[in-house]
Amino acid sequence: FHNPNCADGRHTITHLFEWKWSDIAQECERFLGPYGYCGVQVSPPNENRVVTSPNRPWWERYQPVSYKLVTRSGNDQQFRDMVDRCNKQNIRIYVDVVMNHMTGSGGSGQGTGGSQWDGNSLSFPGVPFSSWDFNDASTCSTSDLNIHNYQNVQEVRNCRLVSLLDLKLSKDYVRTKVVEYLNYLIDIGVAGFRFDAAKHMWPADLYAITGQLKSLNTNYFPSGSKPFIYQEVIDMGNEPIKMSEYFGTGRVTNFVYGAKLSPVFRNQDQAKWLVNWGEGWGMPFSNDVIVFIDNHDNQRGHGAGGAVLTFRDSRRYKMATAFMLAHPYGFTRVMSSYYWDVNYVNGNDANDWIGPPTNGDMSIKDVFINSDLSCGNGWICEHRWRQIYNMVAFRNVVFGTSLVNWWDNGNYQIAFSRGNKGFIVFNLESYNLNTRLQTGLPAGQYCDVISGNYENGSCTGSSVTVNSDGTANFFIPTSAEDPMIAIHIGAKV
Ligand code: ARE
Ligand code: CA
Repeated sequence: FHNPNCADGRHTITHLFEWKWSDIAQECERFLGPYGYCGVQVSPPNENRVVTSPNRPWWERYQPVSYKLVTRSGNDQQFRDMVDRCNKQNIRIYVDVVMNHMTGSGGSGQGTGGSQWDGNSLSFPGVPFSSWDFNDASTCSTSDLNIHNYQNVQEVRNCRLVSLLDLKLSKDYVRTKVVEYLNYLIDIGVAGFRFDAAKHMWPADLYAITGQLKSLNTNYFPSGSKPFIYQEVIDMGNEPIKMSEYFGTGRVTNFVYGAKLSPVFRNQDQAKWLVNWGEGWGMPFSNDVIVFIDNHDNQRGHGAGGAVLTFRDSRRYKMATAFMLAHPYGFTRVMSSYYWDVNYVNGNDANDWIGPPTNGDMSIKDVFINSDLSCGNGWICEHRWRQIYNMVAFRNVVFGTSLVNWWDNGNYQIAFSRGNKGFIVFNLESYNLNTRLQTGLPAGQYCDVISGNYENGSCTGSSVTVNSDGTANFFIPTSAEDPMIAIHIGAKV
């Protein structure tokens, strides 16, 4: 379950948060395939509660009503079309799976696919689940059945996360329904899963569930391939539940990564300490994690991970992302957001619920593509920023090489090579960088893929000359639009 199942030479996924299936299908064909991405994390595809107060928040999709594939992103047929078209472009689809719970308690209505649900009687006929299928006072010991104390493992796993009705995954019937859903997705051709709220599920239950998963669809994958699984476990080191409990069923989301890298690129922690970034900072083994700067929760103050960098602080965000993509540690995920107006009230964003850009009838807006490759209609599309997509390509080129030729100025200027294939240098100082550095690269002229693209054998941005001894002169003014330079052997003039 640790292998992402990427097509050859591809090593990064992007989370196209709240995108429609029809837009993702097009994005695979027009951008993700050609620009070297491995795949897409999609928002939960299964039927969810329709929340109208507030009006259609993004988080309604984390309140399942059934496992039918009908949401604001599209229906079953549109989902299948996306998976097929993306796989044909060598782009994989990873599904966000919400199986810890159903809707919040209380209320009733119809889901996005028309199924009835009742959060008072715990009835979800669209699956079907009934009150017997949920944890209750016999398994959860808090008086309101909600989680209050993250130091109590039993409570975290058997009680309700923010009042979400907690499924009894110890029960065979419940497991069977979840396994049916996952195998249904596998048969369609997905490459893997994000397990939402994995901290709130027992590792033994996940072990039993994943043990019943089929191999991937052989129309797209080698026979016997297992789905890639990455589990959402927020482990900042201060709770009894640890990431390591979940390595048996796949990788985990490493929230320490963005939390500790963000302050460095905010000049709050010297960049020179990144010399042993990764396991050296007490993080799990590279092959056990998926890494990212921000995610859909902590970019708006949900979840955890501290004050992470986001698209709103774009200059620093691009640098942190470039560092992530240049560094060998972890399997990398690039966040792709939509815009919303923040409104801080007592330190919290009162608009943290706002859903994706919508039309008048609250359907999700199409993603509009501008001539400069950027997006319109409220979609931020960080994955289409030049400094980011060129570093996705950098990672593909240098993959498998080790980090060598580390250099720092003792403070906020750093540089390193990836084998003899790539080199990157950052200037986070308030003064210019003007230095000769060992790049480890063969002599020649290279495009700086940060300031421009490599197109038809030449550079649209600046270029760097590597001498026969592997050294090159670097000049990065502190006022540079992006105070970093990256070169690699795939962009040699
Ligand atoms: C919404 C409303 C709630 C309401 C509930 C039920 O906001 O007020 O009670 O509905 O009606 C998302 C949103 C939630 C939303 C939920 C369902 O973030 O606000 O609730 O959808 O619509 C913990 C979990 C972690 C979880 C984060 C958010 O451990 O798994 O909280 N992250 C995932 C997803 C979220 C999603 C869910 C889980 C639920 O990524 O997008 O919620 O499916 C410490 C702990 C962390 C803990 C953190 C925050 O740091 O270490 O483990 O994270 O606090 O409590
Ligand atoms: Ca649970």
